[in-house]
Amino acid sequence: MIPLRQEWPESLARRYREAGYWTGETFWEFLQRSAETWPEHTAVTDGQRRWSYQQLLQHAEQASAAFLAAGLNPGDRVVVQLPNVPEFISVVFGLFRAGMVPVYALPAHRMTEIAHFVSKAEARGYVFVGKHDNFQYADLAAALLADKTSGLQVTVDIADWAKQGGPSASEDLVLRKAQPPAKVSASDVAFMQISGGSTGLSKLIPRTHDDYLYSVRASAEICQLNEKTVFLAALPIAHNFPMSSPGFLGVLYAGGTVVMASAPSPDVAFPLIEKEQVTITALVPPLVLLWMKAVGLTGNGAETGSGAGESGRWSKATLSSLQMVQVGGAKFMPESAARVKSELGCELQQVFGMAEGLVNYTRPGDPEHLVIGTQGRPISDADEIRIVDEQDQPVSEGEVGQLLTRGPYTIRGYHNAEEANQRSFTDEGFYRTGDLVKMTPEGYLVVQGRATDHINRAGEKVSAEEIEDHLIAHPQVFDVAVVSIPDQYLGERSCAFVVPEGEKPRPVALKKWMRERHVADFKIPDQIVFVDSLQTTAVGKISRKQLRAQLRDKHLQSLSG
Ligand code: OOB
Repeated sequence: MIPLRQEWPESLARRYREAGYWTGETFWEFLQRSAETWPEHTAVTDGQRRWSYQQLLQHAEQASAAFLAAGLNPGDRVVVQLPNVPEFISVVFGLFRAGMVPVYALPAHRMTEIAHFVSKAEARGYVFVGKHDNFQYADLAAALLADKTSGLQVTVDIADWAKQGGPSASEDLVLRKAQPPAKVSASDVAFMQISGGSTGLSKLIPRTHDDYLYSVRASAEICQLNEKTVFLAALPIAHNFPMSSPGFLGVLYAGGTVVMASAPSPDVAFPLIEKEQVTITALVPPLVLLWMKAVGLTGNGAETGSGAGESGRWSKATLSSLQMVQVGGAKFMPESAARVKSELGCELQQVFGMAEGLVNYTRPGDPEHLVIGTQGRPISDADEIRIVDEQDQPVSEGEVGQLLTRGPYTIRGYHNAEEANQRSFTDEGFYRTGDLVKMTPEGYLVVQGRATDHINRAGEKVSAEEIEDHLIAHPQVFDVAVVSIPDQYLGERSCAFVVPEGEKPRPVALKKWMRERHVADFKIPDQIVFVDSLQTTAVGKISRKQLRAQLRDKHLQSLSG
């Protein structure tokens, strides 16, 4: 297969190279360097198994051999759907070594989404773990393979590796292991991530070795990671935030240790924090609230020492190794942000990023008003920020407008998505983030809302249109509009306004309908409201966007009234 490219104009590419942002290093070389520098250090653990950097490198080499032996070829796209396990890292670096291109799916994705990623990416492979969290990924893999139109040819179940004591059991693998790493260029696309999607189905975000590794190195430096860093991967690891902001990749760059948590709940995360003496983690706002609640239950220091009390409550002492909690993915309200330091006993860092590129951080040591009241400033001096009105004209200083950005690690286009690219990028190559922001005099961004219609449900983005498309297919749905409603726990929840066709369906039946269409659980509407018509005013034809806004306002008014 021909390598995928992202096209920066040559003048910008030259500037990024000359400034030392793009170094020409590939992912495989990146891991090799860390393994040479810290061979004996623990690179990754799940609290039970522990791999040193040297061992991680070996596991990745074996994985690479296993993929070749399974019939995958350099250049192939491979959808990777794994939970937070050490093998996630050996799998993706194994793919990088073999010159294959991972396409990162979340564990919550189901057949509909995975089939879409396979088709969009023209993927030949799918890597999964047999069963996890009560879901049989093996069934999904079998169904994908059975569909001859999907183009998928190879599935790899890493649960089989565990049974054989690793993927290197056969002689064939041992032979292939001796193969040198595939020749790839740092300007090639290394992997693809999934966009949250503001319209319709998710788009694929191609990232190059050069651009992504720049963001990883710079993030590790901003967050002051070093060999002593112990990072808890609590959010799904395929997400850009725990992957690279600075995430597990930043930790591997700095020689620290990644601790894989199977879930972010206090019951799972807190014992791991205490056992592994975790120093930093990345969370979405609802989780921080949950963690604060969990330690708050016992009162300050009421329960000293460690572990869960009889009642399953926690004390702040359990988290005493934690130096920094990063919060991002959705707006963290200043009132909550102000409580973090005293309630969790660690510093707060706000992170406002996107899988398409741009990431903003508040910096360690920043004055409190910036840490609490802003979402940080860009990683790089080369990140270009424009805040514009509806006509793409710059707003006055300090005013709210739409955020456009371009820079050394922000994509120039989605994969194979001509139409979306027309909409999402300006002629000058700026990405239209869809976020409404303002800039403080210090140059920090404050997120004020967004211009696009998606629901940011506890950090998971779902397009209103995508949910509507599933619901409208139901025989008892005449029309539907999906909107986001502020939610105390999730930040936002999805609410579907449904105009029934004939007999009103039961809400549970509509939710079941969604489930049977094999989509991620987080896309199932949280709330369903039946209405006679979607039009709330008598004015003529209006856009879906206006319609959703009117429905949301009317609904919120009825709640408060
Ligand atoms: C992160 O990435 P995505 O691709 O899941 O979502 C990006 C969108 C942003 O455009 C914005 O709408 C929202 O998520 N967002 C925030 C935010 N961080 C992200 N909105 C308000 N405040 C924040 N702090 O979510 C992501 C990627 C890398 C690092 C952190 C988050």
